[in-house]
Amino acid sequence: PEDLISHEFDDLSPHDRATRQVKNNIRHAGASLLCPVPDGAGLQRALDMTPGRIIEEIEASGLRGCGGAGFATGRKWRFAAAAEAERRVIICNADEGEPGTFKDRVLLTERPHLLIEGMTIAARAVGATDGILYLRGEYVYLRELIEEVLQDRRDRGLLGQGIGGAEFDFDIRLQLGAGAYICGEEGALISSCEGLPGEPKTRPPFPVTQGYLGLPTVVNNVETFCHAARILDKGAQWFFDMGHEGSHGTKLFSVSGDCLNPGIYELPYGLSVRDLLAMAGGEDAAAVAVGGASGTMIARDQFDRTLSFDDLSTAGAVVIFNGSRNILEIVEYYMSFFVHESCGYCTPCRVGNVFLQKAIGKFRDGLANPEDIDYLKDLSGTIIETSRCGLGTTSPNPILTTLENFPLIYAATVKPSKDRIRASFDIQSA
Ligand code: L3W
Ligand code: SF4
Repeated sequence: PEDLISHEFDDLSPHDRATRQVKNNIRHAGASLLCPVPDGAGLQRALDMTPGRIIEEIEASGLRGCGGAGFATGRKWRFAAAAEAERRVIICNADEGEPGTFKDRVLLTERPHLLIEGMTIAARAVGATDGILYLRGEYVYLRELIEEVLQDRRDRGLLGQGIGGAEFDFDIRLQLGAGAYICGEEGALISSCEGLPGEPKTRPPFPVTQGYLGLPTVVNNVETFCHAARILDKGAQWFFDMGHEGSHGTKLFSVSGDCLNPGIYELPYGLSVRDLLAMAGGEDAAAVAVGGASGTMIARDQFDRTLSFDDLSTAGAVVIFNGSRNILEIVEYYMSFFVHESCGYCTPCRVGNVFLQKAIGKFRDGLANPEDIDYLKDLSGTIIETSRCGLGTTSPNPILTTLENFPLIYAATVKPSKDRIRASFDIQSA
């Protein structure tokens, strides 16, 4: 990997910047999104193709959604194109809110034209006229930049009516979120765009058939649209050949925590966590949260696991913890995040996550009993099975993955139960 772009982390104080030696390492091993090649060729190529051919190209590339779930992008576009409707909608999910994720912010800042190009290609493919870029509330400072890019593209005939001289009308409006993590869930995001409270919708129907205002809607992540634009430029085979079976192309990782070189890394799928730690200078890691709060917390003996859809699938957050960190405090912090961000619609998510957080606090304080481990597992299972959206089905992950991968930490903090003390007393007396 080589440094490409030097870009200050503006939300760190000068002191933090100096002490943590953050220089926003933007590194790549593949040459795709972070490679500073001119944008525009992808849309030009798409305009020369039929919509069906564009979808075939995306399908052939193996591109999968980069927002966490990994649904096949070409398939999603095909569903939307096939839905009976007068109008269709393209939404970019730029509500990047997972703790430890900041790669979309870099794309929005460094590659806004590529993103809008990808959205325009998607619109051409599915026959959409309306686009919405849903921007995380905390990224409000990017509003001016993005509005300028949209206007520039309108002025150049790349948005609006008759794009590129073709019979193709499409325009994009920018919509700001208001700081709610749940609005990154596609149903809640659509509700928010409709002027409703940001609550998830029950699926099916999926947005591709009934999304924004009941219209067929494609919702994709920032990175997914950027990849789509590059694929149309360089061809499906180029993307397909990177990565490995089932996980093609490159992926952006937001690397943070206890390492020498935090920043954004673009890597082909299939590298191990150990490879990434070596690049980031995080070799003394004791734990890594792959996927942030809703992902998987792994221990040293699992660092050979791969960053791919069939192993450690993630939207891109990689948070590194060294041995000085208290795993139970991290888990408790992640649970407090979910308690705060639950929309409250489902009782198991609204109430259950509070109970989980309290139970973890007992372990942290050394007040838990051995039975509390079963309680954590049972309640987590109930929340996962009965929640309506991805927040509830992933919120117990910090607990379940640390119970599995750091069992000794839990075992070391439980108080022996009265029965066990009596049994040991009886044995000693005998
Ligand atoms: C048509 C079907 N479409 C699935 C579509 C669906 C969605 C995508 C993935 O997210 C993870 C979790 C969270 N016909 C379909 C279909 N789709 N079946 O495919 O769907 P799904 O259900 O696998 O996942 P999900 O519930 O949408 C769960 C994370 O995603 N998450 C994402 C946040 C992303 C951002 C961002 O991009 N900025 O914030 C939110 O919950 O953590 O890991 O499009 O419609 N039969
Ligand atoms: Fe809301 Fe949680 Fe239910 Fe999702 S699972 S709809 S966040 S209460």
